[in-house]
Amino acid sequence: MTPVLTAFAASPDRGRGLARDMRVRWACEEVGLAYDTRLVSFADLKEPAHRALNPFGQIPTWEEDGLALFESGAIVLHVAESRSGLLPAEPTARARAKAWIFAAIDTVEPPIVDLSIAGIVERDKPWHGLRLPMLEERVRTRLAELGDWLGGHDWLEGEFTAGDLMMVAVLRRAPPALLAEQPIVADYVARGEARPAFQRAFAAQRALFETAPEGR
Ligand code: GTB
Repeated sequence: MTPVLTAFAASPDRGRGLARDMRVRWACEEVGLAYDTRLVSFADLKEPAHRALNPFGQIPTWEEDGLALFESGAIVLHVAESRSGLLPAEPTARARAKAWIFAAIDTVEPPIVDLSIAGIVERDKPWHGLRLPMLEERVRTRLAELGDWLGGHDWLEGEFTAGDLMMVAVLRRAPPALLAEQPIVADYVARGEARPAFQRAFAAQRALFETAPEGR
């Protein structure tokens, strides 16, 4: 069975590849795994049929030969483990690559998402201006720490792995102005985005936006 990935029928990111199906698409492209896409509306997400796949009513989900998965990190890890190309064979390097997947999701993504969400839902609240510097500083700290780790290296652990894929996917949601303060990290993101597999994945989700009917 060709695996099936769910994605937004009309993503609020308007084709910028910021929704979390993008990281799964990218992983599939890196390992040469064909997949089908099932597009869902926000209403579909909260229906029992979708909650049976993801209890939290979110995308992405993944169905493959009787396996149903949710959580983008779990799906990327599954894809990376099922084909070669995204995880080193040597056990220590493989464990390090997996650690970076978790670092991306659990240490770097939360402050970036907090800042992003605050800019949407708290913008008109009286405390927003007071809270914003703290939120930005949390992102700045992580970006600086990543820059220190990367130093002059192209990737987190020598060769490109699923850890880099997840980290770059997460960093793409950071405000461009904060990324620009860390040229090493900005260059790292650009290197990830320049990969042919990223470009194919980006084009696939972008095509949905470009072909969406007006006003959808
Ligand atoms: N931890 C889960 C995972 O990694 O899979 C989080 C999944 C998640 O947040 N999914 C979001 C979703 O389904 C879409 S990606 N939201 C609908 C809901 O909760 O009802 C998050 C996202 C949305 C929009 C943008 N954007 O517009 O830029 C970026 C990221």
